[in-house]
Amino acid sequence: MSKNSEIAKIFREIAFMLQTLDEKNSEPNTIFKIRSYNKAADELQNLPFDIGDIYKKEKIKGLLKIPSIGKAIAAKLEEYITTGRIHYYNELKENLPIDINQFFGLEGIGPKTIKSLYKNLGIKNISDLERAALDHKIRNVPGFSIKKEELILKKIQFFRKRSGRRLIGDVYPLVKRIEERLSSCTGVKQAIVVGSFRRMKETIGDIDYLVSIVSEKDRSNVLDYFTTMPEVSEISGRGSSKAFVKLNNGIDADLLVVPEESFGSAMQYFTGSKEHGIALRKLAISNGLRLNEWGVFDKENNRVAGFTEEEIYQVLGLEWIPPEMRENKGEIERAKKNNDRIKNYEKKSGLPELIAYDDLKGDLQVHSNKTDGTMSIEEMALKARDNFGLEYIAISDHTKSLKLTNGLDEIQLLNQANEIAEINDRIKINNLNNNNKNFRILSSAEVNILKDGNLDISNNVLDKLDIVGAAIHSHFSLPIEIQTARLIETAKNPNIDIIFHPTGRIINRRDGYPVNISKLIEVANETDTILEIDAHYDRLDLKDEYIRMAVENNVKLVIDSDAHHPLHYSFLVFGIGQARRGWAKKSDILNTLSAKELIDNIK
Ligand code: DGT
Ligand code: CA
Ligand code: CA
Ligand code: ZN
Repeated sequence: MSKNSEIAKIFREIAFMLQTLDEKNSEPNTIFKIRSYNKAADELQNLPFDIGDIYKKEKIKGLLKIPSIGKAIAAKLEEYITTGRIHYYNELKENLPIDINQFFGLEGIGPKTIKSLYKNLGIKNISDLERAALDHKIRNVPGFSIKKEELILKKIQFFRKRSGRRLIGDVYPLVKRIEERLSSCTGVKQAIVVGSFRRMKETIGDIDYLVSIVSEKDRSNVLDYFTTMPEVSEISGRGSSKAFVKLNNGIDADLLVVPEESFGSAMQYFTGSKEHGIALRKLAISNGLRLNEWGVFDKENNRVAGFTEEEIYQVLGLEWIPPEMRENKGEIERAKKNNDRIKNYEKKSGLPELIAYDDLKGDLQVHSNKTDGTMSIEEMALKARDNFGLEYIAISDHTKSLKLTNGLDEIQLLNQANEIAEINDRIKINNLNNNNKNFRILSSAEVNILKDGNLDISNNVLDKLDIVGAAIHSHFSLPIEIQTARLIETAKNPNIDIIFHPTGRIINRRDGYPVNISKLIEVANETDTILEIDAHYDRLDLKDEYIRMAVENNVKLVIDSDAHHPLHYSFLVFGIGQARRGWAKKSDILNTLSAKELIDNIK
């Protein structure tokens, strides 16, 4: 684990313990502390640089520059960086008879539940909890029920299933950095990261690098170079063309070195997925060819392809298939050239032209420091324009019923819309470098959907905003019919343009609330409601198969970063990857339009 993640985890545990220890859950000072630790943990996890480096350069002053880090937290950071421990954390732990490390991360089973189960049944860890649930003891504790007991068992199973896979966003910068470094290593002709990372999967099991070399004598140099990188903590194995290492953050990385004439075929093979590869080999055989990682060969064992991926697909009679589609879910059939059956459907012939990584013009879920964001509207806007080349953002702050985020009420929303108009004028005038002259901030909100499906902001106010999203943030355990009804009610509201993060899942942590997704898609289509792909890499909600369903049913989508800090705009790449895995075209994603076209295209 990187230092940032180590400290983030400790901070989350501190927040959790404070909640568990706080008898009435009401001490305002404690509530504030809990929030600060959680916010600091979020920030640390998303920081693109190592906290230890910041401290080395600028000491405590450097730490204080990080958003959400105040004096008290900065002191804890300093303590950890210099001594490797946080006294306060150990003290809290000693005061708690429960094994908090274990419970922590069991999403949905909060401090209150744990406290009550400890008091009533002496439950101290997950094994105790599982045993008590299996023995049907929990249902009889005041405040619990059979349903709650079953839910607890389900959460435990989910927790146990959770493997060592990493979220793509947690490894992305590291993976790219090593890829670039390999490309510039002496003797390397081409270097690329393959495997699930190249397919932009939500989670990554291990990292696979592939390299081709200029000449055979470079082979061992390149392997040496890889195994001695500063990120390597352990060499797990090494052969004449392969090396396996463990990186400092605990994830495994492989390197395979191949000659140039096999680079394309090895790339194809090791990009996967396994299922796609197997189907492709079968196709090769039916064409009288043999495909493996070394190339494509004919009956006389002559190499007919291997240098590039394009030629591999070409000799098999296929269009080149983007890595994000390679799951053997119909892409090979669609990629067949001269496919008469498909040619007849004019539009369906060939592969869809997927949205490209540089197609987005705007970002429609952005938070400011008016609620739980960390920067002013103007700062969020200028960074989007100048550092990320966007043409517009929508400020979609939370609304009043989400108290923990200081959600805005009707008057505050209208004031914010006026303020946005002023900021738009001001940044236009001050734009001396003529960056993106038409840059525009849109007024918006992330309206909270209440338990009964009503919204917490009145329609006459929503009507005055440029574009509006709505989302569910509470009552996750209501049954599927009710959750679906809440979303349908929202979609039918003419003032709601977008449903944000439609299923509410958090990858590796919680499943999300149950939704009848085909029903939602049907209603979204009828009501011209847009569904969001939340690009934050722990959500990526909608998941790929739902995106594909939406696309097939002509439902429009948007890809948003859910930024709470300008650095978070860099998450958009994960949303685009997700959209591509769901076969979405540029025309399916409405924030590929200009701001004006977008506004003209919403309900
Ligand atoms: P991961 O690491 O679990 O996130 O997923 P991948 O897809 O990166 O899988 P990995 O690292 O085990 O292997 C990389 C690629 O190598 C995989 O996508 C396809 C190919 N591959 C691995 N094992 C086999 C196999 O037994 N048969 C075939 N056809 N291909 C394989
Ligand atoms: Ca892999
Ligand atoms: Ca591998
Ligand atoms: Zn939200």
